[in-house]
Amino acid sequence: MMARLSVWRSPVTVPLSWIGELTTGVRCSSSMPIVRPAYSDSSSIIRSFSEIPGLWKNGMANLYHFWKLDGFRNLHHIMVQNFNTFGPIYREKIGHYESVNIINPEDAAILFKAEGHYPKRLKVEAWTLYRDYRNRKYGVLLKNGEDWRSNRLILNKEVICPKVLGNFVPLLEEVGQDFVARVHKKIKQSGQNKWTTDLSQELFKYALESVSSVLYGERLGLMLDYIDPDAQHFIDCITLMFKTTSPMLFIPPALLRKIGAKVWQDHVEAWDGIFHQADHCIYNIYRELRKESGTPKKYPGVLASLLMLDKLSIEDIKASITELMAGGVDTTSITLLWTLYELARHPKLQDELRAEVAAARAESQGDMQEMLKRIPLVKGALKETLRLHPVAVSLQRYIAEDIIIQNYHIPAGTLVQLGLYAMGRDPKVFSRPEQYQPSRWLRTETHYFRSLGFGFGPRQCLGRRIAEAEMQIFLIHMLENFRVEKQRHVEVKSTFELILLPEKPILLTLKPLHGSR
Ligand code: HC9
Repeated sequence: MMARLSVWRSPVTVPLSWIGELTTGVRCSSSMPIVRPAYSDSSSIIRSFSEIPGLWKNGMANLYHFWKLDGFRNLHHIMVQNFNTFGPIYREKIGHYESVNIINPEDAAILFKAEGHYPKRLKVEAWTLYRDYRNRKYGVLLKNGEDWRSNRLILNKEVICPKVLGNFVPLLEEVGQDFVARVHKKIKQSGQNKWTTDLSQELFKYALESVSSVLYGERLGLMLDYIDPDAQHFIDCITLMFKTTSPMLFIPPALLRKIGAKVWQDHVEAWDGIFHQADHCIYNIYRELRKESGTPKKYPGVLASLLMLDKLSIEDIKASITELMAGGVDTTSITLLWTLYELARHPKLQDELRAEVAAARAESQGDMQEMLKRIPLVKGALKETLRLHPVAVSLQRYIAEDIIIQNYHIPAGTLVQLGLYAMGRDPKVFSRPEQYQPSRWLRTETHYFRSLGFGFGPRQCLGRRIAEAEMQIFLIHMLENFRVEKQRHVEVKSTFELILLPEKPILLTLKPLHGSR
């Protein structure tokens, strides 16, 4: 029994070859643990599933309570509170949403070791129901089982494998330069040698331009003054899609659809807008590809590469490309906004990062891919942002085998969630968690199952490498050109709209570093 509890102690960084192959050789496939209380030592008595503390007996009463606490927007705070009340493990049922929640990195290791061959996260029913309703295929985000695995293997090679990252960097660098030029122009227009604004709309456009240029090998032109209204509509639809998803985590969307609820109607409208724009982009590339013959001279983007590879059906490709495009806007832009907010609050740290970037620039003669290898503190800043302001409030898996966590037996098939937001702010996990300290990621202190902003293992975020490169390149360009400041010392909290967002607009001031141009 004890042998099962001693978890695999290798560092969290997964070799990319492993992601590429999805080998599960590192996991020990053990037989079911025997649940037998050990009376010799009271601390090791294995308690049953029904003994896990928490409120899980009356889903409807809990849903009412949750709604009273404005839980639809406060899920992250409620989770922190629950860990305070119940300890490092609790069971919960809200409406029809049942889970076991954990907070410790060591327990996260046990959870992910039990994810099995076909890791499965919470099924977001609103998203699958929309696809069923409109007769559209699931992409790799929503697929499960062998269908997921075979698609994911092919996509890994074109999207997350280090070999293709080199193709993305020049595309992303160009978008970064255009963003900087746009900010310089705005500063000039202001006539005050600075620009004070809520950057979120600009960052949405930066993120969409970036992910589109990687997916389609083409620019949408969102760094210009007049942008395609369809692209703006796409951006608005993503925000609406996320917002309308959260209530449907707790109330079955099929029910809401039957009674004609507004939230379901808005959700359908949002996805319709998203698919309309994605279909349009995909069709353009598809048409161009059929006109051209021979192999292209320059990198043609992820979509064209997948079409030429001819290993996935066109419908499968479309489904996953749409997910990547929709998943790559709010996630990266909000992470960048939080990072700028933290840099504005920490001017000395901002200077340190700027110095690191300047040294990296000098050492690599401006070769961006080389530069990306020389900016550990910038990378630490992004990790630190995702620790305090994670996009996802939790990571979850339906476990493939029985496990024992905190001495409780949890049967196979249970939905187990790691409270990522709560973990990032837990003083038992991170020393002085309230402080923004990118350097904590450089030190030798353990990072074991602590950096999980993009999830873990073969089911982790497929867009991870694109997002990381896009955000690093953005920060490099911003640090080289502007100082970021903020007005007053107001603390901005998060609100839950499926992803975590700033609860109110963040106003930042950008000042040019080197006089006016
Ligand atoms: C939300 O309790 C809270 O880029 C729920 C559990 C849960 C399940 C799935 C998670 C979701 C949470 C947060 C948002 C995630 C989603 C899975 C993918 C999505 C992490 C934690 C990313 C933001 C994707 C979205 C892609 C989509 C728009 C095509």
